Amino acid sequence: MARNKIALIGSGMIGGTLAHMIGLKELGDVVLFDIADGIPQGKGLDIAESAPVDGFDAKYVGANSYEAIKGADVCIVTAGVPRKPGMSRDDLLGINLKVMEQVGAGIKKYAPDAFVICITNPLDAMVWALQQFSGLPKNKVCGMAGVLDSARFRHFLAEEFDVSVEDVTGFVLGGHGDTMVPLTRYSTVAGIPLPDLVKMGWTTKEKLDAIVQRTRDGGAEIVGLLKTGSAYYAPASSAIAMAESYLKDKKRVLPCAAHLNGQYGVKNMYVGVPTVIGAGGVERIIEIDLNKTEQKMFDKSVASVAGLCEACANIAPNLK
Ligand code: A3D
Repeated sequence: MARNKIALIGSGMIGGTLAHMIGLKELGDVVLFDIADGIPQGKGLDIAESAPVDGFDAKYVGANSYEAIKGADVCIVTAGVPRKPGMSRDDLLGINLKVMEQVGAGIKKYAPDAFVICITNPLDAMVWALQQFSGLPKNKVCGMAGVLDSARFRHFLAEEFDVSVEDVTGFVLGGHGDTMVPLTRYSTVAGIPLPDLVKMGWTTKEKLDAIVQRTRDGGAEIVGLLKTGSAYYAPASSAIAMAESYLKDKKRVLPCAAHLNGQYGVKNMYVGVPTVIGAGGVERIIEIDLNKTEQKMFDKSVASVAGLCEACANIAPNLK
């Protein structure tokens, strides 16, 4: 059986990290694509030269032409610009929307059967636009944010409780922005919901609230420290988990920005919800009951995504 072909559209900080991880995990051959000449070629060669040391087999191709992504099984999109300190994700909209138009056309022409994972910000609006620009089925185009947001939540919780990250689950809904909704009652340590852990004296409500807020601000915290760009290790790991679940038909239950058509009362928008990812792409959207407070937070998050989609449609009127 031939190896999978994974196309990385954008070979910057996340793209390069993805390329390295794909090799280390032997998920397939890699095409690094970028508009910058030399960067995808250089990163590809550098990683290929690490393969004899680490003992993996994968072909690396660096390219500046979309033809190179022909027949890709998975496309992971990071093309565009990241945030700098003081910028919100939404400030990137105008520039990155134009990039999505080019990327969508490239995927439509050369990789129409791929599973597409978008990472470019502002995430929920960019994946919504990318699906339309590419014309791919809605269940084959999704956005990575929920795995990262819940990983941040899990990391902070594991630190607070001094337990293994493996035993902490975290549940984050909504758009990838300041309005995201970390759900404490669906987040657990070895199955014990967080509100029970407060009752058991493991932590306090105040500490939990602070962790929720730190999760919401998780991206900005890294931008503030790096000063030159945004997070890339954890975003890359998160997208790899999604790609692996698709390629191996693992049917993992992962939160991602998925196209909603009535679920959670939302129509024709991409918003972060729990999904099942398998060989069929986003195979199922899991609808959970929300209490009044959670629903209110979710609605606020959806409204903020809707505003961004509207801003996109004002720039590119063919989007609807
Ligand atoms: P960076 O290292 O700047 O890489 C972006 C790459 O895109 C650069 O190499 C550019 O040359 C390339 N590029 C720009 N325009 C085009 C184009 N038209 N076609 C092809 N390539 C192009 O950024 P990064 O890798 O750190 O981040 C990439 C994106 O991911 C940014 O939009 C970030 O905001 C976003 N991001 C999202 C998350 C989420 O959780 C959703 C997390 C972190 C970063």
